[in-house]
Amino acid sequence: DTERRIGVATKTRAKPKKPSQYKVLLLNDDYTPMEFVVIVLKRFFRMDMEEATRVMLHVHQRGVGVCGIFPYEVAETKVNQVMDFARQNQHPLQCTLEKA
Ligand code: NFA
Repeated sequence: DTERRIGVATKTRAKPKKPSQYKVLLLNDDYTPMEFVVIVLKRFFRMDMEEATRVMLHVHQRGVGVCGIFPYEVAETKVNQVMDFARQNQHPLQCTLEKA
């Protein structure tokens, strides 16, 4: 009897998940000029001169630093923008993502 089979509910209501956040990281290297890194931080992360200089020096001294924390799609776009801009200017600057 297929008509009267009792169904079992398997799903409750959809749980809207909070979009997970990602850190955008900048990595140190020996060749990218400090001035260029400051320009990147001002242009793509809306930092003022003081903050951009502080973050650049942190990356220079510690090897890695956080530029900002964003939803995945925004973080991915920032990484691509920084990598494209560095490549266009022939600097080896590296930018990557990490789950926050
Ligand atoms: N280490 C680079 C230099 O001495 C500067 C730099 C800082 C590069 C932060 C990349 C990131 N010219």
